Amino acid sequence: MRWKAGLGACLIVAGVVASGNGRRPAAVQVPTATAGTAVIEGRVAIPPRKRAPLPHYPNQPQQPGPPEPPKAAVYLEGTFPPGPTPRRVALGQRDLQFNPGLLIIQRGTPVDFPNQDDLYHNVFSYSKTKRFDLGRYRKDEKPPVITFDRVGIVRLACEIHEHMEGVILVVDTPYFQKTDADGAYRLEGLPAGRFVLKAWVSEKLVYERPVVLTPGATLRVDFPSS
Ligand SMILES: [Cu+2]
Repeated sequence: MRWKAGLGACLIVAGVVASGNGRRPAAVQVPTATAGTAVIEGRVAIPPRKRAPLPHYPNQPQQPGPPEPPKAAVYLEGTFPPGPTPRRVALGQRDLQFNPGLLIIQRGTPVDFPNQDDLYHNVFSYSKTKRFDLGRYRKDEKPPVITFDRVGIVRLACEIHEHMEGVILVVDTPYFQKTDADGAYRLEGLPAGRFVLKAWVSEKLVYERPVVLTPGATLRVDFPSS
């Protein structure tokens, strides 16, 4: 095992696992956390993604715009004291795309699915993490709010527009962030302790690395490690 010191913090660089096959990482001792001042920042390599050309839908007032560029989601796993109920967030449909196309939320978060287009959408998911079907609705209609109470991946689709793809990543931590299109991220206000930092790129590519956080220190963590 190799140790790399930086700004007073230590980062365990062994044990990086690109999972996707369901294997669990080696057990990491995780003490109960306290609210803190640690920071982790870095970059996740986001592979280019091939997408089918956007279709043209006849007899519609709008045609699809470009989807959100591929991004990753970074989150810190560990044992945290119970926090407040997560606030409601929105995942809209705009220009015939899910907006955003990737949403990361804490378990227990209620999500709105507002239709921001001037045509019908029909959002649904057959995912094991959450199965639902909002039916057809327009901009001026309010579909039910869905609360995601299980951790995992929720693949979103629209029954009317087959090109529409969305993902909700439900995590069991209050510390998470979606990267920008360049893969950059910065998690702030992190507690001190030993945790596992994960970077979700796709269902087939999830990086993880044990990290040790100390108060006021900033860790640099890139995936994959350079
Ligand atoms: Cu649609």
